[in-house]
Amino acid sequence: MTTNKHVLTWFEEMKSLVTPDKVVWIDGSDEQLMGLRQQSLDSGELELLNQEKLPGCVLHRTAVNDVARVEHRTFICTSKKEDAGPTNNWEDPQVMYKKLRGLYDGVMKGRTMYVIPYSMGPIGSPYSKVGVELTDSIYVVLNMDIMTRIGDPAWKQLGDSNDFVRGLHSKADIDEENRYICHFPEDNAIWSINSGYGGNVLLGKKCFALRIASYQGKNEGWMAEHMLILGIEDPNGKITYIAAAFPSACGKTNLAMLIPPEVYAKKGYKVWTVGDDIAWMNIGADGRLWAINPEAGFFGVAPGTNVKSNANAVETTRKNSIFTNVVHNLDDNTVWWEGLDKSPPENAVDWKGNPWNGKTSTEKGAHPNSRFTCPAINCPCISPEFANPQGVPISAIVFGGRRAKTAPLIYQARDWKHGVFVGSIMASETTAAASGDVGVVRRDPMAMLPFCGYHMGDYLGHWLEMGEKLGDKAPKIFHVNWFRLDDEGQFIWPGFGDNMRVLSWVVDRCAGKAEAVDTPIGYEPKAEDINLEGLSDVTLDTVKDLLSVDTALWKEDVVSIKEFYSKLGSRLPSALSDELTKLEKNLGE
Ligand code: OXD
Ligand code: MN
Repeated sequence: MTTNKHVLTWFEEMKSLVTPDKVVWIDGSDEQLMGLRQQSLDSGELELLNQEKLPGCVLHRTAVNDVARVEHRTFICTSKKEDAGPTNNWEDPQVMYKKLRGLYDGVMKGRTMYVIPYSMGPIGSPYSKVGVELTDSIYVVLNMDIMTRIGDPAWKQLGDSNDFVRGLHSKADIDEENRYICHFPEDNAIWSINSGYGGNVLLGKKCFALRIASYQGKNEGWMAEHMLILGIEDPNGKITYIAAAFPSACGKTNLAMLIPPEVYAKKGYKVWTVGDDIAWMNIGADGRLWAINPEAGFFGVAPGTNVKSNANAVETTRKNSIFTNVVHNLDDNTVWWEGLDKSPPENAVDWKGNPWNGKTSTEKGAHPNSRFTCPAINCPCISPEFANPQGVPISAIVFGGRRAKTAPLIYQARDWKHGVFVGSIMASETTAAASGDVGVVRRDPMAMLPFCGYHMGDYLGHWLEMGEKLGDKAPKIFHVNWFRLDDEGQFIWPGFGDNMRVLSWVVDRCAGKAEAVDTPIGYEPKAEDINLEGLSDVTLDTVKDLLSVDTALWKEDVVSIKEFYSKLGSRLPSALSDELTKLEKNLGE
């Protein structure tokens, strides 16, 4: 428990609103957590998996109407509408509080309320921040235990301070019509109701570490970004740290845990994972940009994860993990998902809880957004710096999207301002991580469209300001696209571990070792500078093709960028419209 008066006052207020029968303060002890897990197993909320093959692992199924983030029901409630900006849903805080109070009124009657103190970031880091989540879900408690640092150390980290994020969550009736994920950045508060899906209810993650934290970062001079963090170690032991932003379900976890192809491994290259989804970046005492991963675990998309695409992730999920909405293999009481291997179980239960035969069923067994929640420390390539309170120094920032045609394999921004422009025009085809149409191209600046807690124009302005502060110590900025398709709709670039070949150019550019050629959109490698050794079906011509800049397609893109920029109105920084004019000029008549 805590003696923090701010916490206690808020707790009493929330408790009298939701009126639980019982309150449990989460101290984070194994004993307490094991007890809660047992309760969930007894109630059927969780199922215990094969403890020999998957020690400590459990299975959970959400309601079928509750399987992804709900962007249309996610709100940023600031007193002025323009502060939330045109890319967020907005409601007046007083109006939203009133509406939600109605829904929360007595909602925990007959239930237990769990009070979860948690730290985003390593305990003791000057860059970490504390949140408290009140919830009626043991599933949330157990996931928060994996994803954050929960319990008494978090109270210690908070001390008497009032600087904590106030999170209130109730599953209520999992009623889609009354599902709300609401953020009150001016009050440091998040209220989430009628969902049990991770992205909507693990309030430390998207809600705090991105939406609220991006707002805090703007006010306090740091950055909260939807980025993985990895370190590439060269044969001399020098590690270059890269932060990379990709929209949801575009392979951040795979890239973060990349296994270098043999030609690199043989020489002694290694890749270290610091984070797979979120980076908090501050300017350090040396003037460079330092990043911590505020999370302690991975909440990854299961389908497509296999020993070829991400052997490290598969290994990471093998103990103390929670699987959500995957297939339950009844023969050996393990789990399966599409793309895990070529032998789907025949005697199984699908994500909806129905009997399922992987050999004969025409329906998918796992939901496309089914997930694993697993401790970062399980990861075979977790960086020794993972929990360093100071974080790691970032040399390069990489943006990327899922584009069938326009974006080349890689290009580099000419300078920070141009890099902010490149990030601001990011676009990607939508995936199953959020409800809605899949495969539609949408502009997603810095992969933050669903996660920016304030006006997108101001957010881009903040990036420009950070660049001014960083000056010549600013990381170099790149853009990649692993997803170009050929005329038959097949991926041209092999991706996964072979992305190392592209990152290697990034590392060399940071070290001032590689040359570049100028193109209308920025600097590109010479095709010969992408190492193809050991790749049988990628030739120099393939790389040339992947690096080609189709000016006609880019001109079409400019039209859609203009449309997007016009939405940002007068808060679009003029430096970015200048960059757009430059791009247009470079593309020619
Ligand atoms: C995620 C997401 O869960 O971006 O990381 O949706
Ligand atoms: Mn994400």
